Amino acid sequence: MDLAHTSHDSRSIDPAAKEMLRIADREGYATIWERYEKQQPQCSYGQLGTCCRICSMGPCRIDPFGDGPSHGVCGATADTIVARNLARMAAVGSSSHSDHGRKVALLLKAVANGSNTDYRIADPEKLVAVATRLGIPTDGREPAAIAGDVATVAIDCFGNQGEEPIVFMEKYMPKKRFQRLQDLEDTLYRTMGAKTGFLPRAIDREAVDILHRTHFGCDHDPLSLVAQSVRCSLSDGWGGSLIATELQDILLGSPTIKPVKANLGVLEAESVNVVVHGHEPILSAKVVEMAQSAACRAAAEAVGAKRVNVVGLCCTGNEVLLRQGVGMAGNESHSELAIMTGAVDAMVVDVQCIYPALADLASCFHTRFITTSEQAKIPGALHIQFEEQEADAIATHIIKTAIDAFPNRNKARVYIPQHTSTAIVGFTVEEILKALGGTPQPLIDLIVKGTIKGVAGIVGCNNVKVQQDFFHRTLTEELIKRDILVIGTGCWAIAAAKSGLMDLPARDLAGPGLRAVCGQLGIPPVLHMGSCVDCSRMLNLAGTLADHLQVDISDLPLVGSAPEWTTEKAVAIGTYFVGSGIPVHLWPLPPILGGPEVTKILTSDAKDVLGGWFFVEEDPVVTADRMEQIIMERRAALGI
Ligand code: XCC
Ligand code: SF4
Repeated sequence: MDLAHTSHDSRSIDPAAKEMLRIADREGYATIWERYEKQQPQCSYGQLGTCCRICSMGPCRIDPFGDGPSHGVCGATADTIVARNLARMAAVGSSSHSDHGRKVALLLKAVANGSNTDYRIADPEKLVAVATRLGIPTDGREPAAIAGDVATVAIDCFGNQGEEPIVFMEKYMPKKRFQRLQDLEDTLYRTMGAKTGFLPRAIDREAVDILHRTHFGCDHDPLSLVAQSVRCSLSDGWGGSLIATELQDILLGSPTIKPVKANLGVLEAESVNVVVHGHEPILSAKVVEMAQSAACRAAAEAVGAKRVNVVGLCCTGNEVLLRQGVGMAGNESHSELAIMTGAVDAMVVDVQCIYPALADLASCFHTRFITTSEQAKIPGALHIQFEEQEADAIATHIIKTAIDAFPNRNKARVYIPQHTSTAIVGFTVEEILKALGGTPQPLIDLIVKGTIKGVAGIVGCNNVKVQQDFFHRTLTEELIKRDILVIGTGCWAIAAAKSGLMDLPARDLAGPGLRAVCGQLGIPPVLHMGSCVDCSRMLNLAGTLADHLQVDISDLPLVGSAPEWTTEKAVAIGTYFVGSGIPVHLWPLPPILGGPEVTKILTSDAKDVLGGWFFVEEDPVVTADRMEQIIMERRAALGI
């Protein structure tokens, strides 16, 4: 157990968090940190991944030190158990992202056929770009007709029953990578007689395949289980998440580069504060939009509030931050702290990454904790079911609920830590290319010259096992110092925004090459590319560079990291990066180390087979060294 956690300063590096944690101690509010301490010592079988409870002859556990049984009741080995558990994590992570994407595809269909009038095609230019990429004719056609066809292709990617790879992947993945994965299937078939596919056939199918093959008495081969985990994860990155990103841009508008504020100081003492938390901007973007309506403004004034102030948390926060310039209250570990300010009138959540503890905590305040999705109900919350076809009315009802709570706010208990940082955000692939003058060539030239050594993509969460934001900030600073451009998403991006690393003066922390580039282009050295589904934007950028140079992604000086990772979605993201040819750093330890064969496949064999692999490292400076080393090796291989 980490005794350091007993002091609040060692729980987070964030100044606002430190202030709030002092209040939590004083008032006796429970937090993730306190509950984590109560969980010590955590189960080492679970940490190593060698616990199986797939059938009712179990649970079985394998002692990795050889002191206990070496097989489960059915004879399963440690590697089988570890690989099955990992595959299930990848399936859940992929499903979460992809199910989000499905809803966006269905909404686009509904908008196209006129059955939903609460949303519209907000970015017809992006619609044409996506359609063109998919090979859908656009000339002289109405946007609604084009949108209908795009939605049909997207929906088919989920439920196609054929053996051919999903269309979005085929059209978006760079040619050399697609070819390599296809060849790999043939090679494995020839050399091992095993039918092992890497190209996803349908998004839903690959997750169901994992559920099937990990049922009692099916696939026990670690290699085949890992291979299917890669295929399923690729169906997320180049399928479900990509569809979510592209279609959200069409329906809600593509993000543009803009300055925003990040940290708890975005809450306003005089306003009705509504925090949107979760992942799906179909809801949160509406809440932001309706908060500006004359009716909501008048209602807020009627209770003596200045205005309705909508702010974000986690990824849905990232979505409205990028598109609507909404202030960012914080990342995952900030969610409880936001409620403790006593200034949140409603926290509105949709799906994913929402602590159930928030309901209890909100009940200590006047805060309305509102769940909106049938897929994420939480005991103690007020449930207002969100329906896309009545989006305007329901979003208005949610805001009115917050306004009604405002008069119950106990002003004596309000404490808003006055910390915010400015962040320049909104670096989509389109915006990056625009800043470069329309082509990736200037970026490639800078990389070839060595002005920028390479690009690191960082993703992921907060994890109570790591001091909040410490790994995110230190690793990012270390990389830019080494002239490595850093891009990323999710709760990492929020950590970077709160730390000031996405503001223009942060270029002074960069090495001389990167600093000069940032000066010329007027950009920060650390680029916010969006929410976790927007990791697809990073894939897309990598693919754009690869296709432009006619190489594979695995040839490029690119490297990934998920420091402070928490969720199964992060497993899927890391795995599709690896499957796309990008080496990925992870911390904390993934639950695989009890399976030596699985560990070897993921940390070593994958390097030759896929060009991407995992490595684990606890120290951010050492991590940066290793990431730089990988970049330099790839540069050398390219002869630059
Ligand atoms: Fe969730 Fe996306 Fe992780 Fe943050 S970073 S804790 S997954 S909100 Ni994706
Ligand atoms: Fe034990 Fe095998 Fe059942 Fe797993 S599947 S719980 S290892 S008997």
